[in-house]
Amino acid sequence: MIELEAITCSAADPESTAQVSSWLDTYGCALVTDIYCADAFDEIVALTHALEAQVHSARPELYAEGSVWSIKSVFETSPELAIRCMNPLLSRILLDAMHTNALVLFAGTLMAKTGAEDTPINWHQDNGIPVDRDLKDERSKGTREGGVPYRMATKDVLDRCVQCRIHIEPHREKGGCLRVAPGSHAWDTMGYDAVAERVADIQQLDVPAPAGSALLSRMTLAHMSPPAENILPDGEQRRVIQAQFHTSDVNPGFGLDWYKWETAIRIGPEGASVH
Ligand SMILES: O=C(O)CCC(=O)C(=O)O
Repeated sequence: MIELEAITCSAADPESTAQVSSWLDTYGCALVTDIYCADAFDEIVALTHALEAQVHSARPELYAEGSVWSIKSVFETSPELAIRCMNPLLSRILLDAMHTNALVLFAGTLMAKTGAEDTPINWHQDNGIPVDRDLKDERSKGTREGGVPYRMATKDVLDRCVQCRIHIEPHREKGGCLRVAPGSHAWDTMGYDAVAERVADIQQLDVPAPAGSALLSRMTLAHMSPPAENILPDGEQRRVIQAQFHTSDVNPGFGLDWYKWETAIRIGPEGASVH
């Protein structure tokens, strides 16, 4: 059994951030706190609200009451948000954990919950990656976001990817915080039913997290998203910005390339940059 505290570190403490790599290898996840100063985090929150307002007028259906809604490709709409979120402190922790000098962003999603009516998302791994064309074979996941081909990646590719969930509000215990199965990242890729069956036999860990912290995880880490059992405090939502990266040296395989976003975002030791 692993306690959340044992895989939590402060970004300001280099001794504990040095352990993030081994936590990701052993448990598949790590929680990092104290990444942003108050002003910098206020700007991230303001940019998130501005992004939502922009999408809200263009795509009101994303805000259907009673469901977990998500806005995909957020960094295409707001590259500035990527730059603010992936500050040098967080970027270096991610690069060190992945033993690389450069990570390339391949997906950015904003997800929120608003209260007890939220629809849960069952146990699964995140194994979809955007690619340059749809081979229409058994790994194809069709197209999303108005024509972006997605594909179930192989385990060796997913092992060269990492995701980073930046918590915009506090993610509270019984407030719809993510639930993970530590160690499950070592499993090969599998469908929803197989994941649900296997997690029944291992530890399940809720990940309540303060606003401004980030949960780093392996793509194959089994996770689920329970509804917020407790009504969130007045007007509060449970927002998270999820950024997914691959190391610059990995390709999707099968003769494919990564999908070319209009805004190419990489992170290096100095933080995120737009190309
Ligand atoms: O933010 C959440 O709770 C949902 C996350 C999730 O299940 C996913 O992104 O795959």
